[in-house]
Amino acid sequence: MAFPHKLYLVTNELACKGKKLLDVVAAAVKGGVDIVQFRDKHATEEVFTNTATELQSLLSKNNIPLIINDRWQVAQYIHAYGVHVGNSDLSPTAIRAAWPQCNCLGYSIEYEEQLNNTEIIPSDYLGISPVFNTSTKVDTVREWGLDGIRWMRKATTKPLVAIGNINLTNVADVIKAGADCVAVVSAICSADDPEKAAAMLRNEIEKNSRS
Ligand code: TZP
Ligand code: MG
Repeated sequence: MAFPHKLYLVTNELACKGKKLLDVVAAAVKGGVDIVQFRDKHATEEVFTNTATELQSLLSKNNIPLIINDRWQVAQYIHAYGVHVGNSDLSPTAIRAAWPQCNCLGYSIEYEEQLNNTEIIPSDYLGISPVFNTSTKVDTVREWGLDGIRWMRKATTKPLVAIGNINLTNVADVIKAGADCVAVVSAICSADDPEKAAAMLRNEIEKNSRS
């Protein structure tokens, strides 16, 4: 299964350190981010929907897909490209049934047994979560490491998106281990120059990709 995206920005307003989220996203896209996930675990439904709408407007002008974390009904309402869910959310099977037009449904794999769950079959990509421990998300089950990526590569034909403490120093190894796409929060959101940070990551990914 082909996945056309290589550098995936997952948003976190706090990680932007005072910079405006929309400015960071715009700069990241200029630098080479080719898919964006809006993730905010704490925003009210109203604030979440408003920000998601602003992002959808910015990104659609740039032909960049917007994925919404968890809140699939907001994603459907604002005509986002897709949704990303995990173990504690509505299952991919149920989301597909409720929102057949969803273009891209991502699902996080935190432990091996999740791969055997038939409810994940309708997902379009799998997140390897987290590849390396990260202070951005501490409620994790385990750290997959590069061996975990290699294991997942053999265990599934679905596209793999690696996430968790990925930066310029380890992104080449992550790609060489078999990830199709790399997702980052801090490496771009917390950078002084998010455009340059995205460009450098993208360059490193392109240099080490098979396709
Ligand atoms: N899921 C697994 S790790 C993570 C998420 C959302 C956070 C990744 O953030 P960072 O700053 O790129 O380590
Ligand atoms: Mg979730």
